[in-house]
Amino acid sequence: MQLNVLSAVLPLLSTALAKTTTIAVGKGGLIFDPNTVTAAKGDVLEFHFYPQDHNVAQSSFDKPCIADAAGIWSGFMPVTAEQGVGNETFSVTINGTDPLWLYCSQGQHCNAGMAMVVNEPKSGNTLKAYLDAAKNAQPTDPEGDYRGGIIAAATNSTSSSTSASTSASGTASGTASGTAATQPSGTSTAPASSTTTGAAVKLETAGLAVLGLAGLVVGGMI
Ligand SMILES: *[C@@H]1O[C@H](CO)[C@@H](O)[C@H](O)[C@H]1NC(C)=O
Ligand SMILES: *[C@@H]1O[C@H](CO)[C@@H](O)[C@H](O)[C@H]1NC(C)=O
Ligand SMILES: *[C@@H]1O[C@H](CO)[C@@H](O)[C@H](O)[C@H]1NC(C)=O
Ligand SMILES: [Cu+2]
Repeated sequence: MQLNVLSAVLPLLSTALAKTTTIAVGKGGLIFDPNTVTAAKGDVLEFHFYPQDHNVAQSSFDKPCIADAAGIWSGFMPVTAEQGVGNETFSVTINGTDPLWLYCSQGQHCNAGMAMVVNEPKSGNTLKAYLDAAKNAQPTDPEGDYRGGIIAAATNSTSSSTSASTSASGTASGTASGTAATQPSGTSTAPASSTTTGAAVKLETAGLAVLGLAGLVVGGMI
């Protein structure tokens, strides 16, 4: 009985703690905003596209602006000035903590600094080092259709929907019980501050509520 409750709660817990970071592509210049993001396994990057025609492609650190053959690729996302923002988003789930280097393959955008990193190293392979090397690169477009992410309809206004369900199911069993038992109430919200959307913050709040519930359940069992 109690085990059944626990197995019902833990997947919820994992879902609720996944963080969605909204990234503006080409809003107000040849930039990703933010251009450095910290994300954990299961977190989601949700790209929103602005005029006129940008994209998200993946390179290695060593070859800035050069497409990885099997890397993340949104495809080109043309948006008119009249539209203001694209009607489709591209969402990528993060699977680990290795740095992930992303750029826009359009024209000379990458040379101009249109690149970003997920989980930037503190020294050595920094975003600054990447951008410096990118200035003299010869950008390439990835081949083929979009891959490594999901294209979805953009929701209008600030209350964007979250895609927290994407990665939750598989990850709960192994680690969540330890997390629930040891995580004090205050700590899990800390990384959320500047990069998450309002919806994601709400999600984290929901996560805390579920965390408390899970704590009660776990506590009750011992
Ligand atoms: C959002 O709504 C505004 C006003 O209705 C509209 O002008 C704009 O094109 C819409 N944006 C998207 C992405 O649908
Ligand atoms: C994580 O794995 C999923 C499923 O294979 C894939 O679609 C996604 O692109 C991967 N994320 C990264 C950052 O490579
Ligand atoms: C976005 O707009 C394009 C061009 O008008 C259209 O083909 C596409 O179906 C739209 N996508 C969504 C999700 O509405
Ligand atoms: Cu671009």
